[in-house]
Amino acid sequence: MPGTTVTWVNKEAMPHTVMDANKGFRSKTLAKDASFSFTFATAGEYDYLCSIHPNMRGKVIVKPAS
Ligand SMILES: [Cu+2]
Repeated sequence: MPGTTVTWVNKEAMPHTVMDANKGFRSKTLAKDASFSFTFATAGEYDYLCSIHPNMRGKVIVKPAS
């Protein structure tokens, strides 16, 4: 629901980033064990990718508060 914070942690040795496909948020380059957090204020579906490896993709779905 809105207001939820999501934290991504890079568990690999190679660096990755977290970048919203619609540019709402973007991490710096994350080394191994580095993390990035973002609080989603608005319900919706957020496609994201790694800007270094654009084939690495994911989606966060923020459901409306019921
Ligand atoms: Cu990557």
